[in-house]
Amino acid sequence: MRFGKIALVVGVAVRKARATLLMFAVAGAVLAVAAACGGGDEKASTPASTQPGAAALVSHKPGAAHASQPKRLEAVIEIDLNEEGKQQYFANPQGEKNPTFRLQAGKTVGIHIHNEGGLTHELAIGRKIQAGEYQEVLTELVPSDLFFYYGDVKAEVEGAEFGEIEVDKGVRDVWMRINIPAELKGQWEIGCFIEGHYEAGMHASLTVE
Ligand SMILES: [Cu+2]
Repeated sequence: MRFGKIALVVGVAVRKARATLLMFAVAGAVLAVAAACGGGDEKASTPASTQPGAAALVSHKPGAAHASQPKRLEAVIEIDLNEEGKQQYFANPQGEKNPTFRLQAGKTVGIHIHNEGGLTHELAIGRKIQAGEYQEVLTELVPSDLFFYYGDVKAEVEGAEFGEIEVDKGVRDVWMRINIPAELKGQWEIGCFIEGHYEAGMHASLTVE
């Protein structure tokens, strides 16, 4: 049971691809079962550090080397979801709050999402904000692949179209692999729409160039 909670700490909010969400839920459940079973009879022969899930519990600094990441990436950007006092923000590995993030169109880019803060946060990418959400959502227009690593095991969702990713505190190994077509170049925004967070500053510019 010690790894059972891990499956619950990553939530993906999906507005369109409900079948995809179901697939993720199933994959997560399988992982949770595998992790829970993995620590059973063979625990004497398996060092704790190599058990599934062990690495997910180990803190690492934003931008630090990580053993697991999606294959076929041409570029990587790191986004930390965080807060300080009453301010909520996205940060780059240099610690800048709500900087302008940049993505190159036509390249397969990995977005490494990690929550180093003490609260649950969301990451949505869109523009034309109205009534607390984006009217144009980049991740609904462009399918992406999602990866969730738990130590040396992972869950992967291919071709997901989704509204936002919700990430609990302490979750550091969520990745999105996306290739944005040239016609979507321009100004976008990354925002967190958990109640009060956007208003508390949790939005940053994203330039697709
Ligand atoms: Cu937030």
